[in-house]
Amino acid sequence: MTTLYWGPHTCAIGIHVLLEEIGAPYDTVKLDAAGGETHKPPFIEINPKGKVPTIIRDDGTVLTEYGAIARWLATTFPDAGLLPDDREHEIRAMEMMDYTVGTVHGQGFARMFLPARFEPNDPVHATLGLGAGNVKQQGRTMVEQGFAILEKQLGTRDFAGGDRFGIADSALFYVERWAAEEGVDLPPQLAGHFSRMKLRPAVRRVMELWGEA
Ligand SMILES: N[C@@H](CCC(=O)N[C@@H](CS)C(=O)NCC(=O)O)C(=O)O
Repeated sequence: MTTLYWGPHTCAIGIHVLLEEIGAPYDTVKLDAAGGETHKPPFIEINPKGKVPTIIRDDGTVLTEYGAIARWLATTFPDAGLLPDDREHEIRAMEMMDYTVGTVHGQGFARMFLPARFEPNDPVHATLGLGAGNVKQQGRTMVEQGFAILEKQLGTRDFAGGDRFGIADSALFYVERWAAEEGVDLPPQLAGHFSRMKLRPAVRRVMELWGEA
């Protein structure tokens, strides 16, 4: 059975949604990611990157990185229809997912949530006022720019790959959720996408499990 390691407020919620959409049995292990538990034993021995989402598969192997996990789930459970049928639609959906995870999350939200990891620590930068506040603001700007790009790419489609939910939508969902928490306005198409996501039974179940229903 697949085991998902997750932590409150993390991007692992998107993978949890995919597991619920698939409907096959799975286990979960909750970690206090914000409190640093992902960097301590026993988890750090499972994933030396110290990050969630992390999954352990039936054969005991560990898989990390959002896009790899999502794609592994989609191809392992093809009946769930988590990849668009049309190849060009699939490629465009992957383009959106990679940008969401790598740039909007990895560059933008990471600066907003963990500014100290991006701050220059030398006194010269400190006296120039280039501290945490600046990094946070820079992150917010990057997130807003990223949403503007995703907004255009989503266009008038209901989901990233067309008219059917897929793995890229799970990634859009977790950054949309962070935007709502952080008071970042979503452009209209993404706001509509977020509303559609919140109506999905799988999303509702996960929100309940995460104590956010
Ligand atoms: N590149 C990773 C990023 C995962 C990531 O940033 N996870 C965050 C939570 S959203 C985490 O575990 N942070 C713990 C830490 O860095 O201390 C992926 O695609 O899965």
